[in-house]
Amino acid sequence: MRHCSRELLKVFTNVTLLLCIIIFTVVKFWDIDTKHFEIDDKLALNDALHQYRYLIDNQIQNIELVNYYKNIEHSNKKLMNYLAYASSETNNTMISFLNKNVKPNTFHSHNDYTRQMPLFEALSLGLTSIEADVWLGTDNQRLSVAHRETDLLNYPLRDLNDLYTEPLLTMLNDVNEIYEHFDYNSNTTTIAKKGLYHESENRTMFLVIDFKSEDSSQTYTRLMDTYLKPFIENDFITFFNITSNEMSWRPITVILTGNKPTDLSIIDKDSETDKIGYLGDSKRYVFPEQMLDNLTNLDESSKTFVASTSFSKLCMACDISPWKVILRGKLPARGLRCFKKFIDDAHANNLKTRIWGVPKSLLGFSKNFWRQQIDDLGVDFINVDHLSRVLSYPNYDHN
Ligand SMILES: *[C@@H]1O[C@H](CO)[C@@H](O)[C@H](O)[C@H]1NC(C)=O
Ligand SMILES: *[C@@H]1O[C@H](CO)[C@@H](O)[C@H](O)[C@H]1NC(C)=O
Ligand SMILES: *[C@@H]1O[C@H](CO)[C@@H](O)[C@H](O)[C@H]1NC(C)=O
Ligand SMILES: *[C@@H]1O[C@H](CO)[C@@H](O)[C@H](O)[C@H]1NC(C)=O
Ligand SMILES: CC(=O)N[C@H]1CO[C@H](CO)[C@@H](O)[C@@H]1O
Repeated sequence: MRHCSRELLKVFTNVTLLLCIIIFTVVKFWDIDTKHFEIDDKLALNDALHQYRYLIDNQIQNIELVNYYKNIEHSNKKLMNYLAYASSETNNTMISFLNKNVKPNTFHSHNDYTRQMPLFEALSLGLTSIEADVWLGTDNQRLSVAHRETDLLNYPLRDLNDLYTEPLLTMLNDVNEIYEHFDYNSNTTTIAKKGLYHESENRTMFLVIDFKSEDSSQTYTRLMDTYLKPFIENDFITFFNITSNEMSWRPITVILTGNKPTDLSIIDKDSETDKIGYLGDSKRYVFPEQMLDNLTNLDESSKTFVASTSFSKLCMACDISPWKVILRGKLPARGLRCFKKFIDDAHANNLKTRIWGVPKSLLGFSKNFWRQQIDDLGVDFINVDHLSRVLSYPNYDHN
C-alpha cells in the first residue's frame, strides 16, 4: 500500500510537471510566430540566393563570397558588397535582387534594426515603412541605432549610416544611374527619381526615425547635417514647399517620432535667418508624427502624414480595460467602433495611421488584433515585429 501510494505520488508529480511545462509553453509562445524567420523563408532573398549560386556554378564569382552571404549577421556592408557584385555581374539593379516580383505593402517594420539583416529583410518583403531608433552620441557627432541607451555599449558600431543611410543611398544611386539615360525614342531625359521597389518604381519608402535622446534639437541637427544631407543633395527625399504649400514626393520620406522636435521654429530653423526652411531653400524635409489618440489641436501648418499611438493609449481614450480585451483574445465590437472613430478621424485629416505596443499574450491577441486592424479598422501601417507574418498577408496595401 505504501509502495503503491509512492508510485502514485511519482506519477502525480510527473503529470503536474508536464502540465506546468505545457501551460508555460502555451503562455510564452502561443502568440509568437513559432517559425523562425530564416533566409530560406524570404521570397526575394531566396531568389537572389539562386542567382548567386548560378554565378558560382558558372565560376563567375569568387567562392569566398558564399560566406559573406551566410554570415551576414548585422553586417549590412557584406550584403551590400554581395548585391553590388551580383548586380554588376548580371546587369540588374540591387533592388531587383531584393524585391523583384514582390508587391509593395503597407506593413511597418517596427524596430527594424533588431532583424538579422536590418533594412534588407524589410525591403525584400516589400515593406514601405521602416523604423529605426536613434541616440545622439556623447560627442554630438553621430547617431547610433539601438532601443535602449545601454544597448549602445553592446553595439557601439551600429551607426545610422552603416545600417540605413549608406545602403539606401547606394541602392538609390544604383537604380537611378541606370534610369537617367537619355531616351532616344522620345529625345527626353527623365528626371523623376526611381525608388526602392522594383515592382513600383515610383513608390516612396517611409523612413521612420524614432528620437530617443533627450536633446531632440541636437539630434535633429545631426540628422539633417550629416545623415540626410546626401539625400537632399541627390534629390532623393520628399519635401514640402513651405511657400507654395505643395508636396513633392521622392523615393524616401522621413517621418519623425518619439522625442522629436515638433516646434516648427526648430524644424525650419526660422529664427536664424530670414530665409525659410532649415536650409533656407523654402523646403521642409521631415514630417513629425501626430498623436492618433488626440487630434484635437492638429496644426495645419505642420504638414504631416502619419498619426500613431500605442494600443494602451487608444484603450484609455476608449475607456476600455486593455487586460479584459487581451483576455478575450480580440477587441469586442464596442472597442472596434471606438478605435474606428480615431482611425476615420485621422483619415479625414489625410493622415495615415499606425498602432504600436500591441501586447503579446495567451489566446493570440496580437495575431487576432493584427487581422482586426486589417479587416475591420483599416489601419494603414500595420506594426510588425515578426516579418514572417507579412508572408501570410502579402498584398495588404493601404496606400
Ligand atoms: C552587361 O552589359 C554589358 C555592357 O552593356 C555587356 O557587355 C555584358 O555582356 C552584360 N552582361 C550580362 C551578364 O548580361
Ligand atoms: C530626336 O532627335 C533626333 C535628332 O535631333 C531626330 O532625328 C529625331 O526625329 C528625334 N526624335 C523624336 C521622337 O523627336
Ligand atoms: C516653391 O514654391 C514657390 C512658389 O510657388 C516657387 O516659386 C518655388 O520655385 C518652389 N520651390 C521649389 C523648390 O519647388
Ligand atoms: C490633447 O492635446 C492638447 C494639446 O495639443 C492638450 O491640451 C489636451 O489636454 C490633450 N487631450 C488629451 C485627452 O490628452
Ligand atoms: C515618390 C515619387 O517619385 N512619386 C512620384 C510618382 O509619380 C507622380 C506623377 O508623375 C509624381 O508626382 C510623384 O512625385
